Amino acid sequence: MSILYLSPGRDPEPWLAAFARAMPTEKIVVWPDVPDPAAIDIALVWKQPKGELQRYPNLRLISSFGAGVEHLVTDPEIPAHIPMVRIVEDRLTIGMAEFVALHVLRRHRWLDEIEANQKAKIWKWLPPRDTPSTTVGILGLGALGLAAAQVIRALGFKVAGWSRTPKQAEGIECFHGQGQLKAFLGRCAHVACLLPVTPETRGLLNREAFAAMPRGSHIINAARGPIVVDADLLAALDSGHLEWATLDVFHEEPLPVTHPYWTHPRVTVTPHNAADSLPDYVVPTMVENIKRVRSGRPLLNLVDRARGY
Ligand code: NDP
Ligand code: OXD
Repeated sequence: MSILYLSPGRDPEPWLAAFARAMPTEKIVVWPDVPDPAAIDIALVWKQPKGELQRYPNLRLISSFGAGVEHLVTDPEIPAHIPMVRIVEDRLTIGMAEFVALHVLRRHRWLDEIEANQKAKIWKWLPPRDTPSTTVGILGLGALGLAAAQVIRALGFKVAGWSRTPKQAEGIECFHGQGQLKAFLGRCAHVACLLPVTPETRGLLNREAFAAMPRGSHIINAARGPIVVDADLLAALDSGHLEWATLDVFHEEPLPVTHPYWTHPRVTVTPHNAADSLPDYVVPTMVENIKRVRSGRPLLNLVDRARGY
């Protein structure tokens, strides 16, 4: 049997090289050049054309190239009996924690203002913000959210977290469910969104959510673009209610050149690189699940299709 590499637009070479090191005898077929669909038992997938995965009659496992799986759970033509797994991996997790810490500290320490002042040769003291009384909120306390929360806590901030189901985590004030969302948002100077995009979270960061955040607060979205209602975010920034937005993900990627985020004076745009799937780190986790499915052992990091993540 062979493995299918199905990721339109992504260079297969580093992935094939990492697989050759990890599974030297394995045959990998790069989509769309698939001579024998019946020979495929494993598919490694990112943003597949909808319906494509029903063409492989002997498929036993679908592995996302990333942590997010909305490309899989929104494809109704993927046969229901095929398990889907996603990436949970330390380098990716630490990368996301770095991103959240970087941007919280950037705003907390006035870095944007200091850089603008340097360009204008202005020596201006800015009042220090107090770390122990500043709350950073993390939307989503999963693999990435929990790690980001722990790093932020280690820096001395207060940390709050919000999830779908109740949680307990040392040093983190935990909230859950729609009923506790406003109470969570209301105490946060910085909110970092690390939720999956699902029917429940799409449009969650809207006018009401921004109004619940304190005046002068900062929103970071490193999850998925459609969780934010762009018009509501721009209105909250323009009214001065929100001080800043740091955005790594967008409704349309690459972000269209005409989009107002590009030129907004209080928006930082990053190119969906908060935490990347790197072949040398991610391939061993894929290989582990390939071995497991072929030997009938339980899979790691299974996606729950009904839940959507
Ligand atoms: P997990 O599945 O481990 O965690 C998801 C968290 O979100 C869980 O705590 C879950 O709650 C919570 N959640 C889900 N739905 C809701 C809801 N309706 N209300 C409240 N909380 C909810 O995911 P990861 O941490 O691994 O990844 C999160 C997302 O980050 C990915 O789905 C992906 O979109 C994005 N991502 C972005 C990257 C980038 O570079 N920008 C890189 C990697 C990922 P509960 O614990 O109760 O289930
Ligand atoms: C992911 C991503 O989901 O890169 O892993 O966004």
